[in-house]
Amino acid sequence: MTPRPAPPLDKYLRARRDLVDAALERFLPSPPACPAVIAEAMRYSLFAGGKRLRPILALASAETIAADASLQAPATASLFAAAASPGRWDAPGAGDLEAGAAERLAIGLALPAACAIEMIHTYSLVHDDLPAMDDDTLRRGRPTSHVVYGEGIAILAGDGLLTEAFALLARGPRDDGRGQRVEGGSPDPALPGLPERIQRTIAVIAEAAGACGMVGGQAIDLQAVGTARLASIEALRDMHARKTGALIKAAAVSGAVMAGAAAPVVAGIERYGAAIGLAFQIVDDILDVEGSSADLGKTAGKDAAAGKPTYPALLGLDASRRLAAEAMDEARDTLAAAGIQGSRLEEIARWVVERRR
Ligand code: GRG
Repeated sequence: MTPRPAPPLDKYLRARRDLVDAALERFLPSPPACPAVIAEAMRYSLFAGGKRLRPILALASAETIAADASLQAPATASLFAAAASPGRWDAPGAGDLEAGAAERLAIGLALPAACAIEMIHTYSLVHDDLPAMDDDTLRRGRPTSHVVYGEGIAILAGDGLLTEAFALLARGPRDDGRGQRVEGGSPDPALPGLPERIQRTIAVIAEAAGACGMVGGQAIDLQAVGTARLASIEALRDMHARKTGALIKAAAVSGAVMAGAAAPVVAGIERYGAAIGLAFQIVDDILDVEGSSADLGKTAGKDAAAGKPTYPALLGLDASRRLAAEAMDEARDTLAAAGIQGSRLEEIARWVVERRR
């Protein structure tokens, strides 16, 4: 059979974004199971038009593994061959993805992790915008959660998103036996090693979001505002590797783990994730200088106004752009070294660096 031509990146991103949005809507609790006010506040921030970079990264990583048997752990290869009977594992909407059966299986396996990471990312934005942190009133083009719901509910909406993310991860991808859904029902016994993959994914994501990762990076950031404490590039890099990079890296890794990648491939994807996490942050700093609030959907120029150490502040804009391009090259090289060539992951690295918002 002739392989189907891959759709262009923008079409790919749109299709994955739609799939993630529909899955998030299914995964989030709603009334009467949970009080209407918290259901509404969680949805307000989650469906405010984010790029969905992290969940798309998790899905692209899983699809990359599914597409190439040489990237899979030995037990996985036969699984993709046997279990990917068309339609059986498809998440709702997966039929519109222009993806083969093995890729759709991998998407179904990685979808809960992808959505959990987006929920954790959104919680971090809601809490970051609080008066006690960055004190911002605009996010994803809308008034921030605490402006709309008050600080108490905004804190709880963040807490709810974080906690529900781990409930979702622990439930894992499921098959209800009706050939439609991957979520709900009992784990499929035909998927060897699935409980171990879920457990590992939970650990990867928890470590990235926790005290040594995002929370730790945010703590360093809070202490650094208006001080010269992060005067070196190394210190800045360390802070961002925790605050922003860790979750981006975890997205790429969890997709690979859920799809059953071989250990050296997971290690390569981890290095790739670290490189694009760095590139993402440098570009974020550049956009804070060059972008408008309307384009960015958040208050532009905030870093400089707050006296925050940033890449442009320490290196200047040109050197920052060069550093972002180097990080993108490093991402591509680490993929090649892990035996991954011509995948969506490469295109996503370019998107991260060339994005305008
Ligand atoms: C509150 C524990 C805690 C952590 C907050 C990530 C973070 C830590 C704060 C966000 C502050 C910020 C704007 C950081 C810059 C990088 C970043 C995470 C930008 C927003 O991510 P995008 O561009 O946003 O992927 P969208 O809205 O597209 O999802």
